[in-house]
Amino acid sequence: MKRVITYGTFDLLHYGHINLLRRAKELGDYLIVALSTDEFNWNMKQKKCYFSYEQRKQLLESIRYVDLVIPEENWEQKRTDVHEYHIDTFVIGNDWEGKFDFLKEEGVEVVYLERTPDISTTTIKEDMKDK
Ligand code: C2G
Repeated sequence: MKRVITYGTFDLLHYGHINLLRRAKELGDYLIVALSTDEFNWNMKQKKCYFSYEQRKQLLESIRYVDLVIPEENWEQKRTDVHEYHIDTFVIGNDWEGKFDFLKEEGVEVVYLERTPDISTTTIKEDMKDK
């Protein structure tokens, strides 16, 4: 049973997120999503989410590729998460290319996947403003 983990905010869920989650699941048998909490988003990523953590969690849990959603509360937890959840592969979009290579020291495969072009939560918000 190959276990995969990814991290993110996943606000205003869109097909770029789904493309990432689908490819992440293809890398193993069980996919865990560490979902950024509202506090982490605001304090550490300066992101104000449209949907709350619970609403974003509910959306993610309805996706066929996702097996478990856990909270992402800080930048440091990845190093312990990979042991606590017996992770084989860490995966994230290549906008983070190289940023999490340290996880290889924990015996984890690190994969950066191509981002889906021309879609982002920010774009959606901006486009909706102009409607
Ligand atoms: N993503 C993608 N294509 C897009 C938009 C997003 O592949 N057009 C991917 C991102 O690369 C990321 C995931 O979807 O892997 C979630 O994106 P965000 O919610 O923007 O996550 P981010 O704020 O990058 O959080 O500790 C890591 C951070 O929590 C990552």
